[in-house]
Amino acid sequence: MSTSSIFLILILLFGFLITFQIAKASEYVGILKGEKKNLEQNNKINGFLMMVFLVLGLIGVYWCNELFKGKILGESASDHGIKIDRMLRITFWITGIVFLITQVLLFWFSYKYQYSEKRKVYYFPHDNRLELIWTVIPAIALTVLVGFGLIYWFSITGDAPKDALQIEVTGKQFNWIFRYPGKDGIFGNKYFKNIDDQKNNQLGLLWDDPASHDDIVVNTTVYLIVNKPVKFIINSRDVIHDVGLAHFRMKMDAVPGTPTTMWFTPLYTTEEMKKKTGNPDFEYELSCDQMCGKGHFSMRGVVKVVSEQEFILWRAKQASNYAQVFPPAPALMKADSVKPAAAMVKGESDSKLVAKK
Ligand SMILES: [Cu+2]
Repeated sequence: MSTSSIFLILILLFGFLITFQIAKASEYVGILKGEKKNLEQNNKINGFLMMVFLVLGLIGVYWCNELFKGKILGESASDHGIKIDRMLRITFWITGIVFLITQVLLFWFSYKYQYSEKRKVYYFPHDNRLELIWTVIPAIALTVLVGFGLIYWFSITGDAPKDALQIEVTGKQFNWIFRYPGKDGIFGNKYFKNIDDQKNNQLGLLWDDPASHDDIVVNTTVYLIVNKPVKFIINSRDVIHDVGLAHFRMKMDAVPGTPTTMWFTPLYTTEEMKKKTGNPDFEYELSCDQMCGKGHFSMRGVVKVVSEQEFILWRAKQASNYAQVFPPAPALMKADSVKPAAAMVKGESDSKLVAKK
C-alpha cells in the first residue's frame, strides 16, 4: 500500500473519530440542556453531515471519473462494437443524469426539511398521478434501452453474411484451438471420443470424412481478414470458457456440447492498430472471460487481423491437421520441392483465388 493511501485512510479515520466525539459531546450538552434541545442539536448535525456527504460524494464521483479517463480501451475495432459503445454511452448519460438529480434531491431534502418547530408536517400519503409518472417514465426508458440491447444481441448472434469467414473456436483447459474449414469451406465431422492430443487430434476429427482432410487446426493465434465478416462457431472441450474480445467489444460463452456463435467485422488490421494506439507491440487479445480453473490466466489468445492477401499467404503455409497426422508419402512429392503435397494443392488453389481478384 502506498504512503498516500495510508495517509488517506488515516484522515478518514480521524474524520470519523472527530465526528463521533462531537456527536457524543453534543449529546452530553443536550442532557444538560434538556431532551428537546438535544434533539434539535442532533438534527442540525445530521442535516449538516447530509450536505457534507453529498458534496464529498459528488467530488468523489468526478475524481474517480478523471482518474480512469483514458484508461479504458480506445475506439472499438469492430462494426458491432461501435453500436455497443453507442448503446453504453446512451445508458451512461441517462443513468448519470438520473443519479445526479436523485442524489442531490435526496440529500438536499434531508437537510432542508429537517425538524423545525416552526413548521408543521403536511400529510401527503398517496398520489395516483405521481405514482403513474415515476412508474411509466422509467418503464419507457428501460424498455427502449433493453430493446436496443436485444436488437444488437440478435444481430450479433444471428445469421452472419453469406461470405463470412467461418472459424471454429474451441476452448480447453488451458488453451484455444482454432479450426479453418480449408478450401472446401466445409468443416469435417468430429467426435469427442476421437480427441487424442498424443495423436495430434485435438478436436477428435474423423479421418474417414474427406471434408476433414483439408481442415487447418492451429493453437493460440487466429488470423482474420480486415473488413470481412467473421463467424465464430464456439465450443469447449471440457468446462465453460468464454471467448472475450475486448477490442471488438464481443464475448460469448464456450459451452461443452452446445455450440454458440457470434459474428462481427474487424475494421482495422493489427498494423493499423499499432499506429492508432501508438503502441508498436499492440496485439488484439482473446481472453478467457470465464473462471475455468487454475490455468485460467494463461488462456490468452492473439487475434491477427491482416489483409486478404496476407491471409491467403498465411493459410497457404499451414499444413492441414490431416497432413500433419498422415504426412504425404515421399513418392508424392516433386523432386525439386520439399513442400508436402497437401500444401502444394492448397497453394495452387490460393494463387487461383488471387488471380480471380
Ligand atoms: Cu477458460
